[in-house]
Amino acid sequence: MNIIPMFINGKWITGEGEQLIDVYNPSTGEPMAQIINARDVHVEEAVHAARQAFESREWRNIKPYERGQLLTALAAYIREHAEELSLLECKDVGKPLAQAQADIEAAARYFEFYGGAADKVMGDTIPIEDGILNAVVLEPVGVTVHIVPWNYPIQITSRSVAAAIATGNVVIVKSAEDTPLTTHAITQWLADKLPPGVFQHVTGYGREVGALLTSHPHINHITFTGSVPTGIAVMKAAAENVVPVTLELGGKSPNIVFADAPFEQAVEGVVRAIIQNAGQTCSAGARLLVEASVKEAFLQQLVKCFEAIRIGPGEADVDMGPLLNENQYVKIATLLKEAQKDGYVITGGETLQIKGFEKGYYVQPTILDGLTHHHPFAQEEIFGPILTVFTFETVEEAIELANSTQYGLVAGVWSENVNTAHYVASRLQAGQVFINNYGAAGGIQMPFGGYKKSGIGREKGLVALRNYTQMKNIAIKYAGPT
Ligand code: TXE
Repeated sequence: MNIIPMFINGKWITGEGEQLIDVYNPSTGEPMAQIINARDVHVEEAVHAARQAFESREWRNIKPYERGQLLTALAAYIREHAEELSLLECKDVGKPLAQAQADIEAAARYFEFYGGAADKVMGDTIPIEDGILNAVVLEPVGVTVHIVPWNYPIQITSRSVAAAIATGNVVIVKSAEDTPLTTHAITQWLADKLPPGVFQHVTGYGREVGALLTSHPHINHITFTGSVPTGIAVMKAAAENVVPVTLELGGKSPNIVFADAPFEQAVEGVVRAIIQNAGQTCSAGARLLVEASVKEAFLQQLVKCFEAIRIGPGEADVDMGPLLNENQYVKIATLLKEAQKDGYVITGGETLQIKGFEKGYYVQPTILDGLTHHHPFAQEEIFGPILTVFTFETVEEAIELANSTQYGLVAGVWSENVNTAHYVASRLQAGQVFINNYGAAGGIQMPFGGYKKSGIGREKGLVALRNYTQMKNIAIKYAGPT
């Protein structure tokens, strides 16, 4: 089977004599590749090489605009190879081809966006007094570690790696156990274009290799996307070395539909927000809060759309692919059984066997109604195509319900009344609010991150460049003619 090598200190580490981990195709449920479970010596070498590279003249002599050119060249490469990269992402995550194609384009946009920004990251001057020039300089932080999850591997790798390289840092990426393929493809392109140690790709179990990397005393920043418990573990490890973290920890995002919502648009938006990537999206619209007077009509349309969703292997370019792996499948299947037993399911609720793909991890898109908002299904991130429904009578009730979980990543508001929409947006505890849309087509340029337990810091947009710079104040005293 195809072994995905790691890239450490400018060398490919192949799997000979190493512990290997199988990587499955979620659409078929069959193993398709293997990764190496890196050992502590690999992590040591990677961090050491990164530190040396960061301090080397070779890396420092590369001008900001040249780093930018490299990133935009990578964007061009990604676009030229969009077809094969989409297929890789589709095989690795199981997502429908069109969604994988959108992810590849988003990855190209990240490299293009931050490539263009590389020579525009500027400091400042502050007036102090005559005879002093006070400069505020932005410097790279150093060795940055990027722990990437499996739901949007190429997008999440690209968004933080591009910002870190643009600002002159060196990068160690640990891809998720299940999804190494597109990160490996980017690594192959970067391999001979950067000094050894500037970009490295390490693989293996998160609780072993991820933990070794994030607790290493010689790293300078961690960017992590994943679950709340692992985010807390990463933050604790970082605290031991006083290392800053950027955490994106998912959500339980609401779509709030008022009686005066643009109906068709809202139905389409609510469906897409929960079935994209089979609900395995941090910003999935997992809770529908609908004004009581239109609940029945809205649900009728919604159920129709859910029942029309085409499910199958990602490569068949259906509307919804399988779940990622057996863990996710068992978790969702158990939850569906419980929801069936308690009478919450109004459509869906079953696991599926697709002919020819019997070992794939398929489930029906499902709507649950009748839960109290304290129910764990309404509070916890499910990470599957399962929408929970609640009603409200007043604007204040809608806001209270929307804010009633530990998360605060994204929210959707659907109303034609500009006063209602803006008022609600101003009261929502969420890092991004979308009015009469959900997601604004990806929004590379928009700051993204969470309130409450959805995380710390912001990614995307120009603001993310600040994650990878540190500020130095230099005060220069000068004397004029005496
Ligand atoms: O997440 P983990 P898992 C949520 C989602 C999902 C649940 C479990 O609800 O059902 O998390 O998924 C690495 N130190 N999200 O188990 O453990 C791991 O190798 C350092 C939300 O996959 O958070 C992987 O690369 N790293 C989400 C990454 O962390 C560690 C995306 C995420 O794994 C580590 C994914 C450790 N101790 C899951 N342990 C989102 N926000 O989009 C694991 N890892």
